[in-house]
Amino acid sequence: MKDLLPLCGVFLFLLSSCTKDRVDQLTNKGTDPTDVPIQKGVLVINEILSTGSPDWIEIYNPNSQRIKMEGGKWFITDNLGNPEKFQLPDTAIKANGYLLIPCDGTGVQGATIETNFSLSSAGEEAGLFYKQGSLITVIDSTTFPALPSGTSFGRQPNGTGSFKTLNKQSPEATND
Ligand SMILES: [Ca+2]
Repeated sequence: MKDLLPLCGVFLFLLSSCTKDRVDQLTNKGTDPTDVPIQKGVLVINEILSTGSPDWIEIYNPNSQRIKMEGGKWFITDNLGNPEKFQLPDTAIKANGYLLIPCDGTGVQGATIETNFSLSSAGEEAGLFYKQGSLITVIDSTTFPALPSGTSFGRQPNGTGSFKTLNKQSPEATND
C-alpha cells in the first residue's frame, strides 16, 4: 500500500490538470469584452443528436468575435414552453467556434455541462434563450422530427442553412 501512494499522487495530479484545462475552456478566462449585441441569431443551434448516448446539442458562433455566455443568463431547453429548463454555467464560444452541450438528463454541472434533460428520438423541440432581468429572448429554436439511429439533425450550409437530417454526425465541427 505504501508503494502505491506516490502513484496515487501522480494520478491525482494528472486528473486535476485535465479537469482544470476543461474548466478553463468553459469559463471566460482570457476573453476580451465583446461588443456583439446579444439578440436573436447571435448564436445558433447548429446540430442535434437525439439518438446518442449521450444526446447533444451543438451551438455555433457565426460571429468573427468570441461570445461570452454569462452564467445565470443563458438557458437551454427541450420544451419551448419551458425556456428556463436548464441554466448554462458561465462559458464562452470562440469566433466561428462550437459549444457541444451533452444532454444526458443528469443535470450535473462540474467540469462539463450536462443538462437535466435528454432528447427524444421520436422528435422534440430545442431552444436557446437569454435572460436579462425579467426579459427572456429566444436566441434560436427548432423542432426536430424522429431521427433514424446514426443520423443527426443540423443546419446545412453550416451555421446558416435550414435544418435537415444529416447522415454524418459532426460534433464541434462543420456540418457537411
Ligand atoms: Ca456539427
